[in-house]
Amino acid sequence: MTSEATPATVRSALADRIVDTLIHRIGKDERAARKHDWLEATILTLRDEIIHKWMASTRAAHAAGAKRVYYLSLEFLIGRLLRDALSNLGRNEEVGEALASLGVDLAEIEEIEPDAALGNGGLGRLAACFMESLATLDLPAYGYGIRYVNGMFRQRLDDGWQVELPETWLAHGNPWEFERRESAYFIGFGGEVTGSETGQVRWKPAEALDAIAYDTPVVGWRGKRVNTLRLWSARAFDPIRLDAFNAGDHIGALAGQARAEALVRVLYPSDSSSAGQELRLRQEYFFSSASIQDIVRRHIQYFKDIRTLPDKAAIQLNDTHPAVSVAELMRLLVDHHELSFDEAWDITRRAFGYTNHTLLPEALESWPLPLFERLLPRHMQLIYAINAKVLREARRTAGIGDQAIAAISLIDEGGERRVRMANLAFAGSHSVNGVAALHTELMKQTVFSDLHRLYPDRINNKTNGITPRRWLLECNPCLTALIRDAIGPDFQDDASKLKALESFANDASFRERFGAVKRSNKVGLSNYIKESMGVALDPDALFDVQIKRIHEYKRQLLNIIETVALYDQIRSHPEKDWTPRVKLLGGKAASSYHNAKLIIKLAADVAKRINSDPSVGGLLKVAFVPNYNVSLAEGIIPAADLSEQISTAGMEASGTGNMKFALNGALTIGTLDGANIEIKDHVGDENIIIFGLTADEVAAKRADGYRPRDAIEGSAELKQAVNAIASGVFSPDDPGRYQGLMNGLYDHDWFMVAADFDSYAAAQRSVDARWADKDGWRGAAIRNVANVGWFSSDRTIGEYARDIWGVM
Ligand code: 26R
Repeated sequence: MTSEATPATVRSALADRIVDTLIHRIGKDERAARKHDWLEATILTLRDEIIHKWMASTRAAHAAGAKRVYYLSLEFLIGRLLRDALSNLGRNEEVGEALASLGVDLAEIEEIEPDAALGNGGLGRLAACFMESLATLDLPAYGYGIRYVNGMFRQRLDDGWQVELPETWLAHGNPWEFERRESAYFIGFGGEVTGSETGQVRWKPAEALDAIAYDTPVVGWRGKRVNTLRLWSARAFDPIRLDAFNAGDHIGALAGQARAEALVRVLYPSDSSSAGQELRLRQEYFFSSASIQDIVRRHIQYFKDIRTLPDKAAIQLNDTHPAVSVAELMRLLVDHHELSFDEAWDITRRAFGYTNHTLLPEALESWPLPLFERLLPRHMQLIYAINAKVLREARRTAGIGDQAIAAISLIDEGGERRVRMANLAFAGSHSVNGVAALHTELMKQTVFSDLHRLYPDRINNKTNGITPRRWLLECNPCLTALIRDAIGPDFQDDASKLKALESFANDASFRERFGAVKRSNKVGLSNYIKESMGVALDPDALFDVQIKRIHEYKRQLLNIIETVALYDQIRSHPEKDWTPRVKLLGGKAASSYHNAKLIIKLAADVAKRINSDPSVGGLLKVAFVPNYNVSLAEGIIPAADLSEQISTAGMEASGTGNMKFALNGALTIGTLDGANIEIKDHVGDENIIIFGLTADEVAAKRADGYRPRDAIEGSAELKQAVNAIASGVFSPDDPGRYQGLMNGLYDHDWFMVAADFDSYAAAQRSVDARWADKDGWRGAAIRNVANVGWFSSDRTIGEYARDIWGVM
């Protein structure tokens, strides 16, 4: 191990415990131990301590008869856990010293912990922030999800092309989790329903498997409370068919286990188009059924009477992926607990809340009716019954006609019949929320307008938030220390107290120190990029960053085209005083999303050309950082000066990266979309750079028949850049590579890249001018940090707890 670590003379009791764990649980001595062994021994030792808090939390909730929160999510993008646990327990120094006395560097072993990447992007990361805030606010809560063997794919760039590789995060085992073999639930698929006429309904599934729980502790700030993230794995009911095996069919005899393993094998790496695979529906039902059975079992065990479920359990659906839970709870109440349909429906609606995370039509889940019926015949019956009830209610409501009825129906009748999961979730919940103010308004006006007319009190807003522990205290220790020096430690317990930093924006010496912290973070990132990509960056340049999933609505293309235009300007006017700029991009494209992959390749091609062109004199550098993930975000965000949040207005439900950047002292260049609007309200117009069409203007332009060709023809700079890309200036090996992509701008440009280009380019030049005024820039950056405490997920969870769950 590292030789720099200075061995202490006396070993602490903690160091002894780590060694003891190493010997007895891993089976190695200090000399044989490798980095991974030290990591595991450290985690196991820490986990032993966490367990006591964990059990105490559970006992206290039980003793109080407390209502529990259940957060159902097909994604949890939690990232690494060691630093998080150490920091929240306040044990960083102590553990660091204990390891140092053993010749082990804590930072080094933290770095080899794999990311738990059981999610795609914003929705999954939000679920992880929420889990941490629930524990921090001392609320008894369980997260429920799937223990994917392969989470988010690892992205490699082969000559600029994305290649997806399986991420084997469990290769070294997972020391955080506890397998609960005793918590197994029967999950059925297919088969038939009998007895509908006689009243005694029975579903006899044709296939079955077991759901097995794996529990991971979630430690809140200052270790106040430890909650459980319960992830389900699948096990064959019949792991081996001995008769078949003995008859020589060695593979076929194991088919049941193979089928079970396939179910939890992969996270669908899609965050745009509805993944229309049968396996995806099976995953949704598998984890919904296991979770609802677990919730009902716990309720009966503690409170005996199923009728009190909504008083003791708040179940939140993270988008529609767990929406089949509504039908599953109905099934358990009606078929197993023998409640009347109406009583079951009342209980169900009071128990569930639903959060919508996107209005993109292609992301609104619906399943072909024949598929749904074949896989879940009893649930299909119940959905018809629910639909009948809802539509009868709608008929009695003034102003709801045939068209509205068709929009409210749980069954989409236009074309091939489909089950609409959003309508099921909406009808089956007492609360339906959006994730930023604009998004919630658009929910009311567009996708859910008829359901909103029917249930006008149901839609509410809960603007997203981020945990300031991971996204400030852990990822930016130098800035944290600086803030503590200035305003004391209170902000660590209450992010709204960051407000006290505001006056330091005018303090020249503080600004100086703030600039030094930012610069040291930029040096750190530059070293990483130099080592991993071979690209040298100037830490004194403006670091302009766009990191997020690659999607046309997020408009990485707008950023890249503007970069090309700037490149052109710098070459044509070398005499001007250009601001040195580094353009960093990163993000994964869904494996089937052709244009998104092409955009990555374009970024790589543009980077190659610009970085090797001596005529820009190092004034502009471009890098597409491969394999963007939570851990990389923790390194990049503290080093950013400018945060790109440039989605077409009306299309980004909220965004959460925008909040992380602002909290770390980057200025936002952005559209009036999602939570950008609320960030602007908090930091003030002077401290954010807003450009482009508003959501209303986008809608009006689309309705009027937008002509992107005219916009391109009308902007010399844009036309020049688009034509350069289209004609192969950046792809001499394949000059036609980007022709289609650029033609798309001329012909359709659904995302209004051309319409917003001039406004964006002008905003970027205003950024250059601001950057020249160092004091002004730093003052604005400090005002961002001071004013975004409101975007803490503690505030968001507090609102859910009070308004939706009734637990605060
Ligand atoms: C149906 C399916 C394949 C699917 C669609 C969409 C699967 C996953 C998604 C992900 C969507 C719902 C998502 O991540 N939305 C993001 O949620 C964030 C947290 O609320 C927002 O900040 C972000 O704006 C939004 O895009």
